[in-house]
Amino acid sequence: MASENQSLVDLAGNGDYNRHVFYIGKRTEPNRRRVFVDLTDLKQQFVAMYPESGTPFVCRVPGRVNLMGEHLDYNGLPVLPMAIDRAIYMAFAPNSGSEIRIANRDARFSPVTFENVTPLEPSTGGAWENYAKAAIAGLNAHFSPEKHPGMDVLITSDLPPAAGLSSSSALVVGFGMAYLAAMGLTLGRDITRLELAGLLANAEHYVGTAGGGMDQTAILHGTAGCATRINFLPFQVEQVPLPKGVEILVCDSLVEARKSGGALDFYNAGPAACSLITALVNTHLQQDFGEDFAIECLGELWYGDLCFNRKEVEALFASILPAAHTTPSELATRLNMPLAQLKEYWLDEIPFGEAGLPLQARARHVMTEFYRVEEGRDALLAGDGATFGAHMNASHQSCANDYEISTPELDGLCKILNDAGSYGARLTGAGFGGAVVAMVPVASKDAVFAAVQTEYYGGRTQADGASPAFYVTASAGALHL
Ligand code: NG1
Repeated sequence: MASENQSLVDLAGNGDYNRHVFYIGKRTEPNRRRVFVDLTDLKQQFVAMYPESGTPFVCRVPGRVNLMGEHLDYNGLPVLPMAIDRAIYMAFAPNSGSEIRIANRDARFSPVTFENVTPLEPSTGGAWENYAKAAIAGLNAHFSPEKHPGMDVLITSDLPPAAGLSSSSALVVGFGMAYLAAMGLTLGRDITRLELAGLLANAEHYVGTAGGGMDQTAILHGTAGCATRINFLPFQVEQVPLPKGVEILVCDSLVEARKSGGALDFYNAGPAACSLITALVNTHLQQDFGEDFAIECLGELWYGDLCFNRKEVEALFASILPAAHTTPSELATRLNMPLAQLKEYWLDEIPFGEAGLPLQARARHVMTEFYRVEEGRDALLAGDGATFGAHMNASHQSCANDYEISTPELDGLCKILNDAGSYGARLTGAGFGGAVVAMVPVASKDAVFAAVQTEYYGGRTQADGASPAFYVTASAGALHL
């Protein structure tokens, strides 16, 4: 199999992928977690587990942390994440049958075998094999291979699951890359990274989330030293160098946001609310212009035919959402739709109280967060960590108050990080738990880490001696090693 990106041997300035054992993180720094990934050992375990498959290939698939732009991707609006120097490592090889056999060194994920057939039915109860099934079903639908090949997989990882670092999309991308190879196809030749990202973003809906394409795109397009600005309308990426003199700290709140479990409904309430606002926009534009623009997402207000500016979008939102809350009966009247249909389309997914649905605040978040991404990008390009940090703080407030996806733990972490000298801090990812990300001036690096270690974690570390807070570096995207 042709290995892509063979020249990319140094991800974070510390690792060397030509060696079989390498380090991620500098060994001298206690707050940059030391990780030893022994690929020889992984391969040996693979051979012992699947003796008939022979020596496996290995790919490294990083997690991502989102620096700015939460819950924008499914609205078609730009986001600013970066791939990180924590990853899953997937050893894989095609087998002679059509069985998919997957195993994980993490005992929380039991080995699973399933037949590669179409249609591929999802397993119940948030099962982890659904991430493999999602990628395989998506690629089968795209390439329609004559024979559905089988493959064997063994995974190891230093990416914490359910911590807002996209471990689930890393799995989907890893299974996608492995399965492409099992089909005899090459990333970069038979499908571009951008095409694969788009395909896998849709494929991941198989697990029940209605997410956008941020995670898969960031994971496939990461570049050392850069944040990746992802534009969706049209779909393209831009690498934005991070300023000198800043560090990125990730702090796991230790509240799990497991999207294959309970957080799924909370997550899907966001896309549902935005789809409802989009329906209100369409009705309004039809009345105003006598034309059916039929926009599919809020991003089309700025991009595409409409090309509204900030003032125009503000005015539009003010007229369709004049009050903080909108009642179901108002919505039914305005959309000219029976209440039962409204319920079936949207209301079942969006939690709301007696006052009605807080759509004004949701729309405000989408609009203001979009401008924070654009202004944040400019701040990064200007090398201005302090301004970027101020946008991070505003983003956290908007996520907490307008999108209501924060938790007391995430709020508490942000406060500790800022009080100790960060430029700014915000929840990252879907919310409802997971992690906080902070931009920290190098001079305050140790003080900030010490503050969070003492004040949030009470000095405790995890079973392996590492802290749940760790500095990360922007790393290269997924690649075959
Ligand atoms: P995470 O943090 O991986 O749960 C989710 C969505 C993203 C995006 C963010 C919020 C998936 C796979 N990921 O990310 O697309 O919407 O929430 O910004 O659904």
